[in-house]
Amino acid sequence: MQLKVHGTILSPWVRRLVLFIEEKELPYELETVVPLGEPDPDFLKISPLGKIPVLEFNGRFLPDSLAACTLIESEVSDPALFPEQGWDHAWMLWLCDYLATAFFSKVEAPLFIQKFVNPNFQNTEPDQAIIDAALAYMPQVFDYLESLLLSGQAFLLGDKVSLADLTAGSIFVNFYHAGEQVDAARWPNLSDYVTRLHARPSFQRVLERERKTVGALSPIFAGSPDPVG
Ligand SMILES: N[C@@H](CCC(=O)N[C@@H](CS)C(=O)NCC(=O)O)C(=O)O
Repeated sequence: MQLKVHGTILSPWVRRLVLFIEEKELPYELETVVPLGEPDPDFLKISPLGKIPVLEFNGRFLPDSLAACTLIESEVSDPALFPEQGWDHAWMLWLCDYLATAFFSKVEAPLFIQKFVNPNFQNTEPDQAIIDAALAYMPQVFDYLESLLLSGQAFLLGDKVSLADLTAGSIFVNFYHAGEQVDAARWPNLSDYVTRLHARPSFQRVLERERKTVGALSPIFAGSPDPVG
């Protein structure tokens, strides 16, 4: 099985696909595509929406991370990152949708673009009104995630890591790149959960790759040695 991921690891959706592959311990390549400006017509042929990631799988192209993870899960079931069909499976899909709609779209992406992408790569000042709107929405998302973790479970679906956790943890990486933190006094279970996720070997390997890409531009790596390679 040949896997190539087209995109940049700084996208939460590329990262969750890469994390998924890392958790399965499968070999893969990463082909850098950064979707800034007008999309390349050749890229549109493999990703009609111009979005990343695209999974190249044995010479075919799948332009969506959930579809790509679903395919990989059906090819390599061990370790399982999707629950068996039924309530848990459906609940995981809901959680992935919630994280995309509420956490990514309304909170993390506006903060990441305004506070990380614009100043570092677009030479533009952050728009404070957009930042304020994202921060005003954030507590309801964190309250909801905290409520899901209240029973002391390690992961969103219980004691086993799933795609929902890789999705949440991936979005939190960008949230941290934007210089934000989870207030551990207000959301203690969520704060522990994110720390636990980011300590996983899959996240550590991906974060090391990111350190080499963005180095001290990110508060996550500020103070760490200059990137190499
Ligand atoms: N549902 C898609 C979302 C992918 C997505 O929104 N990617 C963003 C980067 S984080 C993108 O490519 N944006 C470029 C654009 O919309 O033109 C997936 O999970 O693969």
